[in-house]
Amino acid sequence: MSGHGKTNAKTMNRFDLTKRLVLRLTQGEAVIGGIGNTNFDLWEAGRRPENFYMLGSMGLAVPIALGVALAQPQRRVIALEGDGSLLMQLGALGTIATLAPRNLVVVVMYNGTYQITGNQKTATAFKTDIPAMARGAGLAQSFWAADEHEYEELVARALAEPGPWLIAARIDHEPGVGATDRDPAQIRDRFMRGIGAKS
Ligand SMILES: Cc1ncc(C[n+]2csc(CCOP(=O)(O)OP(=O)(O)O)c2C)c(N)n1
Repeated sequence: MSGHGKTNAKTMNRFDLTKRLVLRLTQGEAVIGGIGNTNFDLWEAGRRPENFYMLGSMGLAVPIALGVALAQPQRRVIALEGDGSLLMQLGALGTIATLAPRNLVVVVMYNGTYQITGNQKTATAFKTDIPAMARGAGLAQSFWAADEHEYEELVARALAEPGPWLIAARIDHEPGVGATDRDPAQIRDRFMRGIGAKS
């Protein structure tokens, strides 16, 4: 599966991919949405108590998901992160590889830009390949999804088989669909109750 590099991966749509992922969640999986578009599409794909919507800082969806995965090893934890945001926190890849939580899945929405702030190109628009960097960091199960079919296959495997996993999907430049309520304390409290970390 997935010998494909980024150049021959199909351009897909983030909201469509987010809905496909959420439809597969039946076991109380936690989902951490990154700043901006990944959050907006996760919000619009259906509010779940186990969703956490990161506001404000780029690059924190993956480290937060790592923390949740370590704290609750019986629960699958999925980070949805933009490629620009993941570039800001590359060290997290090495930490994940070192700690190797079997229940962690990172999904990278790859548009080669900081889309939400005006489509400035990121290194990932040029030579930089995040799954290749992730493999170099020690995450052997790091793949490009060639198309929607392969994305679904990879997600199904990542929800069922031991991780950690990283799945990259090349996406178009459609803006995020929803708009997260901007109330950090409420987002935190709902999530903590949703994963049983607070009564
Ligand atoms: C540390 C930090 N630097 C800059 C910003 C401003 N900012 C917010 S979102 C964003 C772009 C995010 O890019 P990416 O994660 O690739 O998602 P996209 O917008 O392409 O969906 C930027 C530059 C920020 N919020 N935090």
